Amino acid sequence: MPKGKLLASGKLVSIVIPALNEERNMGPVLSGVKRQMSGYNYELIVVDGHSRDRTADVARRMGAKVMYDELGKGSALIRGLGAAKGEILVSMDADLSNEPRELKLLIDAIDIGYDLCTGSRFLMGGGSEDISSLRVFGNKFFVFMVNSLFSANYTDLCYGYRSFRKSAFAKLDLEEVGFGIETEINIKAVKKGLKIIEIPSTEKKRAAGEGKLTTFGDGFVILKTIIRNLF
Ligand SMILES: Nc1nc2c(ncn2[C@@H]2O[C@H](COP(=O)(O)OP(=O)(O)O)[C@@H](O)[C@H]2O)c(=O)[nH]1
Ligand SMILES: [Mg+2]
Repeated sequence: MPKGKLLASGKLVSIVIPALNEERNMGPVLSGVKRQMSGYNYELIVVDGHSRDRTADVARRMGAKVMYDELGKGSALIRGLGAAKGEILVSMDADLSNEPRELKLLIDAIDIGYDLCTGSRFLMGGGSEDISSLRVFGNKFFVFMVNSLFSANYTDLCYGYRSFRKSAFAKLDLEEVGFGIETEINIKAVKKGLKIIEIPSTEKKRAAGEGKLTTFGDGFVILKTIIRNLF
């Protein structure tokens, strides 16, 4: 039970989790989330990319609504966030990298008036146990590009732990199917004039299984996302 007054009490919060072959992580992720969300009005949505394991069964058994998506992390998020009923939407990973204790801050940020609150591993107080030096370099390069091209002030770009006001999310008109989705959200949020805040976030090492992002393949996807959004 989170300490202190729950600012968002009463409002429905939707937590949307894209998941591909996360059977071993799904139980601990959802129990951590449920522990932190006690006292809130919330729904859990897991968007399963047709996992080969029992990801969907575990999610259902833990009380989540399960949806399916065949394309990628981006399309899974678009589908799940689009179907969510909450006034406040949260996206989070299924690999135990995101700390459920940070949910309260993500929710409060929307409740006090922001449209998009995005976790940053590179703000003071944040960090990552799960990112290689090469990816830190690539991320910094893309942050610099996005900030210069779109007059933005981000410190992180390719990170999926965030919250949205539902009405603001609807304006974004997202289309990235894969790992370009976080970049697309950051760019379109600026272009649409959303009220944005970053908060420090600590990314933990993925628990079980392998990450699906590939440094060069998805680096290229992110670059294409930036270029596509210039026009
Ligand atoms: N539905 C769905 N989820 C995916 C897909 N690819 C990755 N994910 C999920 O997206 C989240 C982030 O993916 P991950 O592989 O950990 O990426 P990384 O942390 O950037 O290396 C995890 O919850 C994955 O299970 C996909 O193709 N479909
Ligand atoms: Mg991960």
